[in-house]
Amino acid sequence: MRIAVCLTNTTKVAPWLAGLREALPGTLVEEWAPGAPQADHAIVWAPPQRFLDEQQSLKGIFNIGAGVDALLKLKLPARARVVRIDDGGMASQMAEFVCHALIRHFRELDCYEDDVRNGAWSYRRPRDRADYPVGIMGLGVLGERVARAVAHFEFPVLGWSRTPRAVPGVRGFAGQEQLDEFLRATRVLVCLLPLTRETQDILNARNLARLMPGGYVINVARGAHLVDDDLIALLDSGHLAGAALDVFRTEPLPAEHPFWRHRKITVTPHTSARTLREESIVQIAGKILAMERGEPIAGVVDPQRGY
Ligand code: NDP
Ligand code: OXD
Repeated sequence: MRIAVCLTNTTKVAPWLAGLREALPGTLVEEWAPGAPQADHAIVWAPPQRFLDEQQSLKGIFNIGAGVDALLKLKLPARARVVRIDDGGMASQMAEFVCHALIRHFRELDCYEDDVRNGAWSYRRPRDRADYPVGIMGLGVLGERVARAVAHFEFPVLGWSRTPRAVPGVRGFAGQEQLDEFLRATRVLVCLLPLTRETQDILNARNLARLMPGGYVINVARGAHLVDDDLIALLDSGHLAGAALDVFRTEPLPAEHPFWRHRKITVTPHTSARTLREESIVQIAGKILAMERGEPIAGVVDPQRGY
């Protein structure tokens, strides 16, 4: 069996090659270069179209992240199945990140930080969790884990998915027909949707205006879910209290982008949940072997659905 590794951007390739070789003894694991022989499976991050055009024999294309929006924009080899990482250590990181953003806002820790910086010893009236229902868009691998973590802190938790999902402690909503009801009952909105035709621009003026007054937006999914100007207008009008943004339409976020300097926006550099190499290698190697044995595997993407 031959495995082609094609990781672009900043991902370091050598440790992936070493880890995969160790996890799949007897398998040829090579970094792809143009003109390389046909491989059976590929491990990819942001591969060039040329790689996919050349590698027409691929059975499995294993994306080293959870989101496959960029990959699905490319023309894929006809018989290849696209497989995403399921959790791979990202779900608990995402739960930490969202709970941190939520609690920082709820406990007004950002305001205390400002006061302390100015030498002020201040107190604020404690808030009631019941007034801060947290609505999670996307109740998949990451959304469900985040919902459980938020529920642990005794916030009311709501979840919105494409099909109905029963998660203990979470008030579930599904489909377009229940979106408005979900938004109206939400004060802190967490976006953990995949980026698809249906979900692009979903954090727009119409939908964000439906959040409870003083709403707070945590976008940890993809930048193209959010209409940047609509968010800024609703923050400036006072309808929204703030936003924690980890993902952006253009990454790195351009220096001139207003998000950097908006006092109600906290920016982080797409770091809410990082792919953990060792865990991902074990997961991918296990799935490759299962696929070769003809067994079903988790995380196979439906290209029509887009996730
Ligand atoms: P999953 O595919 O496991 O879950 C997706 C969830 O979104 C499902 O509950 C699904 O509904 C729901 N959904 C999809 N389309 C719609 C729709 N049109 N309307 C309502 N609900 C919808 O994804 P993950 O939880 O693993 O990851 C989510 C996203 O998080 C990734 O696609 C990626 O873009 C992003 N991400 C960001 C990271 C970061 O560092 N910032 C790190 C990792 C991922 P249903 O349950 O009915 O299928
Ligand atoms: C992912 C990501 O999709 O890192 O895994 O954003």
